Amino acid sequence: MPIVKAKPFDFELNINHTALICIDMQRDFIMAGGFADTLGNKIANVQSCIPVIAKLQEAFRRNTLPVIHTKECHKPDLSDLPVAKRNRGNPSLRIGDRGNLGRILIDGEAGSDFIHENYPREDELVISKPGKDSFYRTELLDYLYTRNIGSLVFTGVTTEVCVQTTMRNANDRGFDCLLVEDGTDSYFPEFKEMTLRSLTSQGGIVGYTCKSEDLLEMLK
Ligand code: TIU
Repeated sequence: MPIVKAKPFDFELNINHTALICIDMQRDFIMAGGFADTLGNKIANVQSCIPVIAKLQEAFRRNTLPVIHTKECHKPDLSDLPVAKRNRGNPSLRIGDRGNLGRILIDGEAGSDFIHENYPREDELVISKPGKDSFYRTELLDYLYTRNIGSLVFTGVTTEVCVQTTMRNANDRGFDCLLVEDGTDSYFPEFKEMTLRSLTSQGGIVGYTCKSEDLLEMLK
């Protein structure tokens, strides 16, 4: 089995049972004028993972391995949006309001769609999720079980919110989890750093992290 240089230990890449998961590479989280930007988040800090994710997507596709995309969004009638989530922080613009890129974080609106650099191919699974956890009220677990996938390679934004939440939940469901260090970003670099450290602490309590170049080496 190919071995990827990783922390806290090298990672055995069970290549035919591995999927890439790209978390929430959506305009509202990444682009100028999107929801995150209007809330005052530093979107400049979440740009560097974009070309890394594009390279990983290309490598997984070349090896005919699954690429999964998630997007955090809600139904137009807001029936899956908890009142607490809508109101938290008392923002000037809330989920469901009309922003620069259509209604904020509503499925089907321009802002909730993916950035073009990391856009899903037509045959790839797209998970629309109402929470931070990609397993919560989604078809993800069924998809992974049906395809006998046991390992997940994590990328996306933001490291300490949807990426970490999903990785912890995947770990509890028995998946081997590898987070690509340069394939994930946060508005807060110090949170990213601490998240990488905490996930791999205590002998890989949640999983592994690696550099994209060390993974790409194994995906020729
Ligand atoms: N995708 C994701 O992480 N959703 C967030 O709301 N992240 C923030 O960091 N706000």
